[in-house]
Amino acid sequence: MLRKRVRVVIFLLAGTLVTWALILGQESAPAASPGAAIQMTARRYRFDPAVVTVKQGDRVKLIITAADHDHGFKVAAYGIDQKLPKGVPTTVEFTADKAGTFPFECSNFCGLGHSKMKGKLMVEAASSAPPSNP
Ligand SMILES: [Cu+2]
Repeated sequence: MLRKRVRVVIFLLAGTLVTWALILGQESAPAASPGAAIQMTARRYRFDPAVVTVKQGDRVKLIITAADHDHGFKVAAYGIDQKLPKGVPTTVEFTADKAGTFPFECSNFCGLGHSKMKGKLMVEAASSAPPSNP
């Protein structure tokens, strides 16, 4: 009897904690707007689209499918280096907190044109005053 009641209380407490965690999590990232997922393909020797434009502060979600071979997706400026196994839609998620134009490239050797397999990530500076984060 008592044990059952304790279990219910623990269950309710856990629920409250999860709710708070969700609320706090949302409040800690006010600048990130959800932003739709961007579908990309990678094939010898290009990315499509080769230019990805987002807004500063966006939560960016790229879903990249390597069509013909294992490739990789590397954005050095953002510390991203994701393997793209052939045929598997692979999600790359990050917050575009730095404005500017950043090159991305294939990071998995895929043939003679590998070193030409590049693109650009363009992060447009937030037009309004950015939130005052120290
Ligand atoms: Cu490649």
